[in-house]
This record gives sequence, structure tokens and C-alpha cells, in this order.
Amino acid sequence: MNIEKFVFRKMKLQLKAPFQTSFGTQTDREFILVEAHSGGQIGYGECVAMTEPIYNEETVKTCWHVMEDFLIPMLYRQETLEHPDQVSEVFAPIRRNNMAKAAIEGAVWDLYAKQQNQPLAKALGGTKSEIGVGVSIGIQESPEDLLKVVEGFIAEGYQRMKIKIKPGKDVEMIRAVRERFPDVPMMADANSAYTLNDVAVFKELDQFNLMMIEQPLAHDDIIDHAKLQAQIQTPICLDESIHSLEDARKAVELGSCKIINIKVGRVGGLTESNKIHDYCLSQNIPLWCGGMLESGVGRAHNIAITSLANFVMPGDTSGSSRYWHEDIIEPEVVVSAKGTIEIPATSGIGYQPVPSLLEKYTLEKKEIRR
Ligand code: OSB
Ligand code: MG
Repeated sequence: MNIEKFVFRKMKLQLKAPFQTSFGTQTDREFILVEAHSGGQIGYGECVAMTEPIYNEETVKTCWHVMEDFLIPMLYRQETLEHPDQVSEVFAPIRRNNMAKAAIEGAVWDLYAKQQNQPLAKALGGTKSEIGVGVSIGIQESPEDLLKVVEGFIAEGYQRMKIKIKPGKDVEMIRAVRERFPDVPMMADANSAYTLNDVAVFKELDQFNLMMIEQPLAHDDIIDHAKLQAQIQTPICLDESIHSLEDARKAVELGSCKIINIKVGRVGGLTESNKIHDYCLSQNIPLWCGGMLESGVGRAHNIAITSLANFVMPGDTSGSSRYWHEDIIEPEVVVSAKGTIEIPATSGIGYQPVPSLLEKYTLEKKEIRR
């Protein structure tokens, strides 16, 4: 593929509204955009690590360091790069740092698809022409506030509501939404805020016909999740606990979850996502694509991976306008009134980063030549 240079951009976008989870509140989004340049073409990847190590252990700074000082030199030492699947093999000696790995691999995948003149979704083996999407709703002050937000997103067409919960903001919030909207597809995401001492809370949530409860227990656990799943009806979906195909296999074998949320960054890239996809298909484990408050570039990658057959549940890939006053891509990601996003038919990620907008939101830029 002959990559001549990579460009890193540290970028920052303001969120339309604060986003609260059980681990903290965000008002803006810093991220790294990665460009892979070859023969006049540019592949784009987005590093989804956050500013602080509170969702996982990576940060914007650690990712920049690991990418610049380890991953890019490893890739440049490689004589030939024929296919993006090789990237994760080259990176294998580096432990974890999955979001750093995925950002570079994502840029290489986009470049590869552009060189092949095919949509990234096709290059990955995707089969759909559109995907169904839901929306992730941060913790709100009161049930009344939550109902207003939910009502707005239902009106926009989103196919399912994901409600963030934490101790003290759980049963009451979910009950309020269920009473007002008896049929809306709904789930809860605890972001690891509970322990097995809270089984009673999850037994109570069983009455609300939730599609699933996402990551109720510790971020690094699969044992207690299996114990919890045995005691409740609502399917458990794992997010934070799954970093690889091996993690997925162990969780499925243990009965720790019935559904998996794939985040491309968390599992180290599109190639590993593809492997988890194939394994889960063979095990009848439904998938959906999670989100990390991505800009349009990360969103485009999420749309591409969601085109694979076993992404059967609406994911968190909302439209650009859900978080941003102005996204960095053209066209922006648009969600239809029936809660779908069309898979772009043009080559690569199918959305073009706008040079003037990249400059506008870039805080720091570095070129790393071969
Ligand atoms: O747990 O899925 C999560 C955002 C940041 C970190 C973790 C999570 C989330 C979301 C938002 O739920 C998903 C999105 O809309 O991008
Ligand atoms: Mg989650």
C-alpha cells in the first residue's frame, strides 16, 4: 500500500449538551484524527480514547505516544503492506493500547478501500445497504427531564432508546420511560456502576421488558456477570469487558452475556471486530455497534462495520447532529425518520473530511514521514 506519511491531528469539538455517565460528565470531546497518505489518497482513522482514563485506561496523550513512538515505527519497518489485516499482526507484540492500534488500522483500512475503489463496508464484507440505529441518552437530573429527551429522540425516528443508569438513578428513571412509552425498544447501560450486592436492582428492572442491560458490573469482570445473568431474565450485554475475540469467547462460554456491543476502538480495530463478528454469528450471539462520542470519521467507520450481517440490533451510531453543531465531514451522517442510516456507496468511509473544518478544530498537528 506504500504509505508515505501519517498525519496526527489532536482535535476538539464542543458537545451540544453535557453527556453524563456513571463515570463522569463530558462537555467537549478531544480526539486524535489519523491520516494515512499514499499516492495522493488519504485514509482517515479516529482515535476514540478520551481525555481522562475513566472509560478505559487509554487517554488522548497515551494514544499519541504509543502511536508515534511504537506503532508507526513498527509499521514503517514492515517492507510491504498488502492488506489491512496485516496491521494487527504487526502490532501484536504491543500489549493492549487497543484504541491507539485501532486508530492507525482504521486509517489503513480506509486507504485500502479507496485504493480498491470500493466502499469500506464492502471491503469489510458488509452486506447491508442501510442500518438501523438507536441513541444513547446520558443520565438526566429527573424523570421529567429524561422523558423530554426520550420524547425528542423518538420523534426523530431512533429505533431504540439506551438510558444510562447509576445507583439512585435507575429503577425510577426506567419506570418513568416505560410507563410513558410502553412499547419503545429500550435498554439500560450502567457502565460498571454496580456489584453483585445489587442483584435486587436488576431483578426489579426485569419487569420493564428491557432489550438488555449493558455492562452492569465491573469493567474487567466476566465471572460475576455470569452469576448475575443466571439470576435475571433481562439479557446482559458486555461492553467494557470485551477487548478481543478471546475475551468474547470466554464470556460466551461462561454465560456472562447474551449480547455483545462491539466498539472498534475497544477491541483494537476493524480486523478484530470482524473476527468477533464471525465467532458471535457462529454462536448465535447478536451484536450491535457501540459509540464513543465520535466525530464523523469514527461514525463512518461504525457505519461500515455495522453493515456486517450479525449486527442485528440497533447500535449507538446516531446522526452527526446528535452531538455536534457542526461535524467535520461532508455530507454529515443523517438518520432517516425511520431510524436508519444509508451505507455510502462511494469508496472508503464514504464521507469526506472538510479541510477547512479540520484546520478549524485542530489543536496540534504532526507529520510522521517514512
Ligand atoms: O458505555 O457506551 C458507552 C460514550 C462514552 C463512553 C462509553 C459509552 C458512551 C456512550 C455514548 O454510551 C455512545 C455514543 O453515542 O457515541
Ligand atoms: Mg456502554
